[in-house]
Amino acid sequence: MSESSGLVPLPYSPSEVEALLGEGGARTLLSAYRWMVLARTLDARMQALQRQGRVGFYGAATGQEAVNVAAGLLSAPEDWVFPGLREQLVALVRGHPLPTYVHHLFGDALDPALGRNMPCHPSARDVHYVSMSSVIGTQISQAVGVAQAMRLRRAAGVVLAFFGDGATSSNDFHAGLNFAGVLKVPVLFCCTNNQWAISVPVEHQSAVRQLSDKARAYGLLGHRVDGTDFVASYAALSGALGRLRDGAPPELLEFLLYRMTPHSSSDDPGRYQPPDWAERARRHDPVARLELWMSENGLLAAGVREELVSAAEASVRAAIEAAEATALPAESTLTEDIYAPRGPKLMGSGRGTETG
Ligand SMILES: Cc1ncc(C[n+]2csc(CCOP(=O)(O)OP(=O)(O)O)c2C)c(N)n1
Repeated sequence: MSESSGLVPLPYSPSEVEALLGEGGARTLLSAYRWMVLARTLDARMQALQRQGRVGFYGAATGQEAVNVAAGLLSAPEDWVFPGLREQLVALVRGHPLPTYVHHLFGDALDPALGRNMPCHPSARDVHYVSMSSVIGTQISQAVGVAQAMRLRRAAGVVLAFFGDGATSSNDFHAGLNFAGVLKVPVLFCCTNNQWAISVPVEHQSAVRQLSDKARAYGLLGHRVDGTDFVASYAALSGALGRLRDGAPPELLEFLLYRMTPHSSSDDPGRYQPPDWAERARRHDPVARLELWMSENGLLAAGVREELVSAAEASVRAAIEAAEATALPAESTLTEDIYAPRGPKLMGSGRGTETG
């Protein structure tokens, strides 16, 4: 199969996988594969729904599932996640309910943000997942600030800060890594290098050979990892999070990935990607690579894939139906949670909490 499909095989023997994933490695692979199938199904359905005008916007994470699942499985409940554009799956793996996320995508009355944020920009307080800021890179310095606050308060946990290759050119990347290097706060920088910042290829973005090299300028360690290899991504995240929890300085992991879809539903990569890009990306498909390894090593019995695909399709369909049956947020909610209650100082009358 690997030769005819041209898929780059995962380069491990079963005992190497067991050594890299730790005890229960086979269970971890199956759980990861299930999540990846769900993510793939969700991305396909949502991109189609956007084209039908049923959701306003969608940014797929197709090709980035291995890193997201590994981060979701390895992060602890007390950790905080500051996402880039494509880490919604981390929130789901951490326990945020799929129906709630789909309500968010529709911006309906059961969206926790009541439709005020763009679709695909969820916030999930239940799983410590901060709303993505559309302003590229700003989450990096915010994540460092929160990590510093957690350390000052002696709070348990660490912060995972995700960002794309394009964000490594932003002011906040440099400010954030600089502060992290000086303060040595518990933050793990996860650069998801999918080799494109919309239409800008990574070699036009940065002159360094590897984006992980940028860490050295701030006194931090940086490593490049094959982000389409679930085993490598899991092992790298597990090692880095373990070191951070033991009090080691922050690190940067660069996950080399292939963006397998347009940047978002507002993009047409046919105008700028080379003709062989899609095929190169397909050969590194993280879901297919894991599936191939599991099949060849007896971990995916006949019919299991089909069962997982139909289960994923059923749960995505149910979540969409629930969202489409839900009303839009009431107009009266438009200014809720925006203005703080006016206290006596603002009112000057001691009357308390009239809202503005
Ligand atoms: C400060 C700023 N400039 C420009 C944009 C428009 N924009 C949105 S996404 C994006 C590219 C992001 O690329 P990258 O950081 O590599 O992440 P990816 O989308 O590839 O995951 C740009 C330029 C923005 N949102 N914010």
